[in-house]
Amino acid sequence: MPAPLLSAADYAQGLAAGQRGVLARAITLVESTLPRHQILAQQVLQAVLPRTGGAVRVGITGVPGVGKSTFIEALGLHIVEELGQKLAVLAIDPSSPQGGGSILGDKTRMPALAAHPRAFIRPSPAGGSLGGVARATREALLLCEAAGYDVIFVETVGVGQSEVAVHGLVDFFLLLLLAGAGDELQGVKRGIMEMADALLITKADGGNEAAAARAARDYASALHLFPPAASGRVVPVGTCSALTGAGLPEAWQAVRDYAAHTQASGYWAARRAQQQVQWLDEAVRQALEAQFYGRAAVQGALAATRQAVAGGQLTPWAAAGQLLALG
Ligand SMILES: Nc1nc2c(ncn2[C@@H]2O[C@H](COP(=O)(O)OP(=O)(O)O)[C@@H](O)[C@H]2O)c(=O)[nH]1
Ligand SMILES: [Mg+2]
Repeated sequence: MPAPLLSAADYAQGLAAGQRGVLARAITLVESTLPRHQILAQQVLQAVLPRTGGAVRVGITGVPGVGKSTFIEALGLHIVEELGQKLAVLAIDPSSPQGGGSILGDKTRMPALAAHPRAFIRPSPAGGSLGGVARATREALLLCEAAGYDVIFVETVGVGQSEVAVHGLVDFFLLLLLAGAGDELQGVKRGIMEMADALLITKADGGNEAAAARAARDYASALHLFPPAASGRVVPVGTCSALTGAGLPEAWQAVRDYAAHTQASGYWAARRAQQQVQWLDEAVRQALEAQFYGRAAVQGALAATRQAVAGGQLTPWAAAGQLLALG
């Protein structure tokens, strides 16, 4: 039995008090696709809006196996224990199966962080389109901020479009890479490299240190061929080991330096403002789509129209026009 719904004011109050149980329930609410849940979710988000925006939002991407979860556990412990800050970890994994997703398995890979009172780990919402998952993750991020989390990590599965979605959610986008694995093997497309605010070669330990340092130099010189980052910042390239802890404080310092410089230059706020507008566009697109496919007349005609398009009797554009004309 799911826990009963609270009133919008009670969610807001529980979040303001930093109650983890209320945060978890509020995230479940924003993930729900039921219209009455969505209405309540928007009331909660609106109520807590003034308390949001205070966290440093960091996206972490890289191919499966590069070491994202292990890195998050190690860097996360540095943040919660040594720096004394509150950390939330969210994930974008549109392919995740019903009932969990990879980060749930990751919870067992982040045992110390999962058990830490200043850390909050939440699996990706199960199933659903990338657009839907990204929206739920963005709203979860705002709820975590309302609950007083200082740092938010958003982990991607590192395949396909999810990096682009995460980039639209965060202040800082960190790309993790393996030494000597080859860009193609790692699915590192030029576009992903260009979005990165820092590159970090993982697993620089156990005799792999020199190869990692070499890879870092190679990537640094490859980055010179790219146009300068929109932030105006040089994209740092470093190495790290989640096992030994080497390079982790430096990696976090790079994020803090970036925050300090771009907050002073105005780029930080400009990037967030641009993201907000993108989310407006996305919300309109999703709402129009839901409205369109929700119409009884469209539902009635859809199968036959699809068949006519598949069979070549009707062009897709003519078919779309016909469906849109159905009131
Ligand atoms: N030697 C070494 N192994 C690591 C390091 N970080 C992760 N691994 C290993 O790499 C594998 C994949 O790590 P994981 O964090 O699950 O990668 P993810 O799929 O990107 O989340 C696991 O077997 C880890 O133990 C590291 O810093 N050094
Ligand atoms: Mg992982």
